[in-house]
Amino acid sequence: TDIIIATTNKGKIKEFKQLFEGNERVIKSLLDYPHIMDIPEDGHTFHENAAIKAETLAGILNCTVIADDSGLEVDALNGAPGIYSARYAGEQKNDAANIEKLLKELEGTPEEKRTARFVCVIAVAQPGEETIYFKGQFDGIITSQPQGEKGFGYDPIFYIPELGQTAAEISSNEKNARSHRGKAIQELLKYKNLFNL
Ligand code: ITT
Repeated sequence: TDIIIATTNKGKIKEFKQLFEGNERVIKSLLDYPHIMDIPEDGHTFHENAAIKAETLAGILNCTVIADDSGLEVDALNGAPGIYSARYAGEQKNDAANIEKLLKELEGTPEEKRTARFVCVIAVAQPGEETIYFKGQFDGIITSQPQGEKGFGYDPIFYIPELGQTAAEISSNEKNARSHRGKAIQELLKYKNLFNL
């Protein structure tokens, strides 16, 4: 059987495929189920939103489903954009507009106060079972200008001090080895036999 991820985000799908590499199973996403409508994310936490996505799709397909709810918490903005990261600049998801808005909000904020972290909560929902969660975090600094073309979302303004590069300048292997999503999936893989993944 396939591994099903309740997401339409192509950046996430690419990283999930890389992180599950070596696994024989086919990775499917909501892009493979175009007849299923957008799942409303009206929770108040990463955990709630991850559960809504995973449990809704698990209910529709009657099988095990994984979901990822993630976002960027900026300390100088009291944790914003947080769970609202995908639509920070407006109803329509737009990475470039989100970056522009965030840089504007941080204008005049000195480097030492531009600390931030990516957070990823993965929910695994199985019909008739309690949903299980895995979490990962990734610390960095918000740059004053975008740098790099790789990755997705806020990667071009997320500077990793140990590497001296943004998350959009490093290879996907380097990102997966330390990212919020990479850490959450490493945890998940330790327990994969529990939910026959
Ligand atoms: P799905 O709900 O379909 O999975 P989404 O993009 O709406 O897709 P989220 O609600 O979890 O997913 O929002 C996550 C947002 O946080 C994402 O759109 C990016 O803006 C940001 N984000 C999360 N992980 C990121 C990463 O690894 N690099 C850069 N930005 C990231």
